[in-house]
Amino acid sequence: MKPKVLITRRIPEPIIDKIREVADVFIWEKEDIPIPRDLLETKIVEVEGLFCLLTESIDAQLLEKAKNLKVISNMAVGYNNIDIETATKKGILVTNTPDVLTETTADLTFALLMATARRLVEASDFLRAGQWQTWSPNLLTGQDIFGATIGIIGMGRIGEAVARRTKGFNMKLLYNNRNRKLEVEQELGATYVPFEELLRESDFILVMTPYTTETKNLITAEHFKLMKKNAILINTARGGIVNESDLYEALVKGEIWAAGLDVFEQEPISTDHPLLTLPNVVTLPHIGSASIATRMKMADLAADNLVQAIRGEMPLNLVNKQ
Ligand code: 8YV
Repeated sequence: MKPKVLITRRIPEPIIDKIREVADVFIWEKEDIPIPRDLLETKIVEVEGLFCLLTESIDAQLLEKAKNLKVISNMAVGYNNIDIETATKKGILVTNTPDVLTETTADLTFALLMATARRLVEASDFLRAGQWQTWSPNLLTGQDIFGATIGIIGMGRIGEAVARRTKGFNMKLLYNNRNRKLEVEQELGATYVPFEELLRESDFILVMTPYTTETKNLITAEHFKLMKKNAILINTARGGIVNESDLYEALVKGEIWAAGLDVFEQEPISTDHPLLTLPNVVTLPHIGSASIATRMKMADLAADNLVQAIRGEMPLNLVNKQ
């Protein structure tokens, strides 16, 4: 008898076939509806492998029921949806999908930066609403990108890929990270600065750090007060790193100029969320890695990690090596 695997969302058939070679697969077929929690709780009891997304909370309560589980393969680079400590204690391998989404997410980050600085969404809405009467000197004026100072918080793989893009825009590059990255300083001319100095000096502040207990609420009211009045905050990492109500206040008071957000404390964000009332906020539905090719690579890599673990091999992208 083959081991059982649960896949929590529809993924391309050839990728499911890869998993079928080593396991009997149960798949939650809906593409746009997450697997109901009660079904997840029922299925987790019997499976040895779980292929999941960020939408599933793999918490201690669920892991308690996972008597046969050997591997959790998350189709994402982030894994803040999984209780790693409990999984590790129970000897469950956890894997993620790094590298394959780095450039795509950096592209989206830069696109969001540009859209926010040059008010692209507002401008498009303005035109479609028939409000374009004439060319006017102050119509939809934004902030310059070329030559501006950019501060990257979190110089990991994606942070570095964004940093490389700033070179084409002749930007002054500051960064803050747990440890200094000398190769990034040498190759890209990045300057390591303390956190508060980055907030004070940057025209663009990019949140690119993983979401952990240390980075939860990293940016709050006191930090917005340090930023320039023309500063633009971009977050394509995780919503919980920035305090959303403090961000709202800072935008309303004019402490910062605008924000571009791909991620939120609560996803999907509710349509009556106060941030959605502000014209100087560009919001996206967590699409950092959403290119056709990259999503295929992520699913494929997540399947490879799962299959390796089921076969008793060491998966390529093991997160909890301890
Ligand atoms: C994914 C992400 O789009 O990989 C991550 O950590 O946030 C995004 O790439 C999404 O979360 C897929 O589950």
